[in-house]
Amino acid sequence: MEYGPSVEDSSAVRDWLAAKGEFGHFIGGKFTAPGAGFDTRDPATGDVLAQISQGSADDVAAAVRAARKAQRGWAKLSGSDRARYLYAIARHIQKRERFLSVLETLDNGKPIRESRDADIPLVARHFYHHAGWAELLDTQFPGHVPLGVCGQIIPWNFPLLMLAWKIAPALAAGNTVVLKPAEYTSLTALAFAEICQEVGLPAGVVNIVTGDGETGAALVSAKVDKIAFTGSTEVGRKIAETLAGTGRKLTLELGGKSPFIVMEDADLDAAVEGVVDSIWFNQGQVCCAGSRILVAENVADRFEGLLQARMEKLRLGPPLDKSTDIGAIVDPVQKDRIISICRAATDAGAELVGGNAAQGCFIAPGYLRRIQPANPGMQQEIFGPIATLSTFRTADEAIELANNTRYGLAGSVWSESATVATDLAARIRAGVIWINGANMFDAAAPFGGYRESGFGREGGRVGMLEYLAEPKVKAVREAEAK
Ligand code: TXE
Repeated sequence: MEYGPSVEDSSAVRDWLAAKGEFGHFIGGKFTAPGAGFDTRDPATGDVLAQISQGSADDVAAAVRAARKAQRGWAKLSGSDRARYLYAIARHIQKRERFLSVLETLDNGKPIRESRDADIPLVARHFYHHAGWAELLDTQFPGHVPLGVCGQIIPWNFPLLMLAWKIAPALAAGNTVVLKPAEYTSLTALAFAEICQEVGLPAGVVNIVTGDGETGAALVSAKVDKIAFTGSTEVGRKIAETLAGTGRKLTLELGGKSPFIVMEDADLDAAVEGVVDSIWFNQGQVCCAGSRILVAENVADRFEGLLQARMEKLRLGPPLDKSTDIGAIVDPVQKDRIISICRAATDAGAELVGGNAAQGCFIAPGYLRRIQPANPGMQQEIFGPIATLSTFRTADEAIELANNTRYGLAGSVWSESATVATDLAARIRAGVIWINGANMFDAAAPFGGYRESGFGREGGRVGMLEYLAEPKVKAVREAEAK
């Protein structure tokens, strides 16, 4: 694949990677010596970017000890002092925006336009927003206390953004953290560790231990006060089983199969752009992607014509090229998973339009049509750039189809009538609903699911409460201390 003239300059990142070569963990404010581990690759080219250490149970325990040691001092700081650190982190992220965008794109395969215009600005915004909560803690949550040490496990689809969603509220509330990034995408978390050093964050407030699911499992079994997990429903279930009866706090943000309902009075051109933002953003590797398009039967042909024409204009290509719309899938394993679900869907009678696999980690955008509600393509999270397209006759039928899922993360409704849209929105069983929009995120808006999409919320005031113990807990602790 040739890189065109509009390719983002990646030399600063490549110099940084060449200078490092291998990475240790970030524990107690310092990087450990690199240990045995694995390669992390650019999924677009297959090139090795760096070596990442595989965290052992001992590494996790050392990180938890460092976090425990730092926690009391961190919680004792005034809210405005903690806020100063969070503001400094946000500012440093803005200053390194280009560097972080390129690093994220190289490690994950997402188009540079998305990491530059969505991921990294949202990361900065998340830290700014939570700096505000640190300042407001005493007045907004009187008597609440931090939980202590939080173990946080994140996925690879929005690596630095998921880190921000986890770390910013935890720190604002006075907790310290041990975070494990996903094995495919550890690099921006390690660059973030450098930012923590640059802003002089007290040692042990943020600890990062890299590794795969075994490292994650070690963190779940460690002496932490909370686990916050974003990832697959299968792993979320295992974590919930491990923590059952331990009294430790848990929040889970898991998979999704979100409905995208287009009513007959919808602005169809806008709805088609909504699909682009919804399922063809980040190669469809988005937990809240509107992956099930449900369209009113009497506008279905017109909508599908517009959809197909738009889909054919999307450019699949090198992620660092600024004109690329669809970049690389994060890893060959995920690519194979997408292909096998699509095959199961077509074996069960669906028809795949587009969606061809190309050499390397690339899959063209596509959608499955003529698909029955029980078809595996309609029920399983594909987590790739492939939507399903089906039709309904009445609003009741739309809702029945929308809620015919084990998930309940998000949903999107397209209609020019506010009454119709809000009525439907209220009947979709999901944590987040967008009207005439999709995949819109804000640090102030709580995000989270129902049913097998997990529980707990991230963002805004409700998200802060997930990192605080209730006042009565404080009273018990004070009584115990006497
Ligand atoms: O997820 P895993 P995978 C869905 C999506 C995707 C599928 C599989 O459908 O195709 O899951 O992806 C860590 N204890 N989502 O296999 O394994 C792991 O190291 C503790 C939706 O990559 O759940 C990584 O850091 N931790 C999702 C994180 O869990 C464990 C985003 C996620 O990896 C662990 C990602 C264990 N036993 C995938 N095993 C979303 N909600 O956005 C693994 N991990």
